[in-house]
Amino acid sequence: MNTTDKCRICGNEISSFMTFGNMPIANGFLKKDQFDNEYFFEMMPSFCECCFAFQLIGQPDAKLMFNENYPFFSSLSKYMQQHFKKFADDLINNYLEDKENSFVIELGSNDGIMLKHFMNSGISHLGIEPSSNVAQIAIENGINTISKFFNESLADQILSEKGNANIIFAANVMCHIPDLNSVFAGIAKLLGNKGVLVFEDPYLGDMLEKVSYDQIYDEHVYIFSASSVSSICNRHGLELIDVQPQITHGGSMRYFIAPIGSNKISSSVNKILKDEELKGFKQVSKYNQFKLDCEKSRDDLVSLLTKINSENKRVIGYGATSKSTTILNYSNIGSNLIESISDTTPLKQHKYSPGVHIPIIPYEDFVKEPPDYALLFAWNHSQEIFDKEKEFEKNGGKWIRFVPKVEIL
Ligand code: JHZ
Ligand code: ZN
Repeated sequence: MNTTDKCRICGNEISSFMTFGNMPIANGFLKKDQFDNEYFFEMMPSFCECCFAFQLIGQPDAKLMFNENYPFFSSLSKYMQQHFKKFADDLINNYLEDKENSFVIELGSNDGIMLKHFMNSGISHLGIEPSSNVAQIAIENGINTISKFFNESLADQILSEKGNANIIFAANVMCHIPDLNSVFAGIAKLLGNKGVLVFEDPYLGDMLEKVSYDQIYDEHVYIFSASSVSSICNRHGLELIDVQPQITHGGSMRYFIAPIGSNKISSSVNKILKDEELKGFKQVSKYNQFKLDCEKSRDDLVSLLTKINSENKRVIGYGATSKSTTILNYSNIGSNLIESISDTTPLKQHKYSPGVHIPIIPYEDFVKEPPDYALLFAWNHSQEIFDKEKEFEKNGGKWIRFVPKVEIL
């Protein structure tokens, strides 16, 4: 366990503004014989008034979360495949002047969903992915990948073997890394005096506005705002040069970063920094309100499911997301209220959900015996799911969602 009472970025003293109670490993789907040895930690978010980083006080050791059993495969979502193709095309067209002599690095390259487009364009590339089973899929597809955690010393090694990188990118990765100072120091060295770092992660603004507190789980040690990203960049001789909001993962932000003075700064940077200030993202009172919003969302969901249960209707969860681990454990919802959770990932199926132990069933079983209500745990993929589930709706099936508020659709 990596626990701190000092901000991981700036060292300022921090304390928690709320607790979500004891949480298991969010992606720790388990078998019955593992119930007795399940790992729990108290999940407490906090906010640094000095550098504005929203972070967890304690995070389980990395190996407990990212290992050869990691069950999240980016390529399972068709929409995400398109998203990463477009992301890759944007970078190739706008940030690589001389493709033949360029070198790009992806941090947390998962199964190669994005890096394959660089490979297909003949661009020299390297993926760094600590979860060996997902890294293996990329390697089998010919994508240059090493299975390690990125830090400053790995950056030194890459620099001496391959030289500077033109682009370093990461999607849904930075917010997972506790020692970001080491990562940013390594990135700054690899970029030299002209490369760019581009990364995207769930955006704090979306989480606060939609009360999507399920973005907070063991893996997400940070939820970034532009203000907090700008602050960490400045510590490492880098600066924010552009921001672009994304609809993925329930509302994300893409940050463009470069060595200080090397690039023109887009007006959107100043705009978002001002906007965050006006909306109170830099003040503790905002987070005290968020705590109350989380409690209301939790209580509303428990009341709705209890009512449905009293009517003897069946509820199945749709998508055994990492996010659902927070919802279920914080709300103490178990198989008394939800009979099972359907998921397309073979590695999750026939196991039980972390902490509250709801059975995970293959998607085919959901289709065979559709419930009265499907609880949309994968709400961030709503469009893709609604497009696919016309039959469920036609047969009278209803959706329950909890973001942005608890309701039956
Ligand atoms: P999804 C993971 O979060 C973990 P999760 C991680 N920490 C992170 O940051 C983001 O991803 C990027 C299933 N599904 O994408 C597949 C269906 O069954 O919301 C997945 O198990 N049917 C790295 O886990 C889950 O739902 C479907 O039609 O919260 C979706 O997980 C679809 C679309 C998905 O990420
Ligand atoms: Zn700080």
